[in-house]
Amino acid sequence: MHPILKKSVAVTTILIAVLFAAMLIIRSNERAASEDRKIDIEHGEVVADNLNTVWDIAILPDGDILATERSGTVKRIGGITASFEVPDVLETSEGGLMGLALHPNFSDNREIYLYLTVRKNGEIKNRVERHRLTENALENKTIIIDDIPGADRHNGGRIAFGPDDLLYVTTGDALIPNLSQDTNSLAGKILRVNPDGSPAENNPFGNLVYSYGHRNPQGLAWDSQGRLWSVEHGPAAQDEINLIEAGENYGWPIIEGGQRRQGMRTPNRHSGNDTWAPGGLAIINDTCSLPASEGNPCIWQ
Ligand SMILES: [Ca+2]
Repeated sequence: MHPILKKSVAVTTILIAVLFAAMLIIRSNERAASEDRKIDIEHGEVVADNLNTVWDIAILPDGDILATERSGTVKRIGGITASFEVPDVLETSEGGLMGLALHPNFSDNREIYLYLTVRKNGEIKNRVERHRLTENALENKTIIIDDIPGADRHNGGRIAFGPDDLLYVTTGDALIPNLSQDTNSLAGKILRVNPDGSPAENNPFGNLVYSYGHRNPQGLAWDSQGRLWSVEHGPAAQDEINLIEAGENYGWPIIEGGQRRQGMRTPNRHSGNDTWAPGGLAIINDTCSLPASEGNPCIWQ
């Protein structure tokens, strides 16, 4: 199989694997669920199946799970079972409804954030929306970041609130690698915004961009020191894990993997000639864990 195609398949496999693993890990047994809605992570059990390419999950304060299906549905799983269609989603081979994040004050405002691919004026774009979650609906839709370049592949799509209560967003190069080096483009970046989508104070370029020179990052996580780490897909191998800092250039498409260049950051770790196809990142006890489709998950300290 062609390496790129192989990789695309691997990414899809990973996303499914992430969900499956999450489901196995997260589910409490039915008896426990009925008595106590808290999730029992000690005893894995499948909580939902027949889902369609789940891309991201979030745990609600009551223990229920929200999950995005890439085709355009937010599923609620647990004490309340519900399905919410998200309008305008365009599913492509690596695009569709992807990232999901809860507002840091979700318990009070019920706000959730979604990253999705759409077709706008005949072009593929990505955007971030904010919705209010009720038991029966997603309400008060607001587009907070619009016109992120998109394509059939390389749409990024991970969103997460940091310890600073700012929203971080990964975007892909939209198959136009040079956009990653343009700090005025939203493609191939990690963005940092306020919860309303405006640029965070002290962003390095005075716009939404926090770091640049990324190819297709899809993992975001913070360690115990509050440092941000990200993983991204290399072109066929050379997947990367990077320590992300404001204004830094992570090299794509000028350097990749372990290559070095003045003014550019070389990853803290890369996969060399292997492929991790890292569709996500978690940090637990300062150990990075990323789902890997080929072999065991790559875990190190
Ligand atoms: Ca790089």
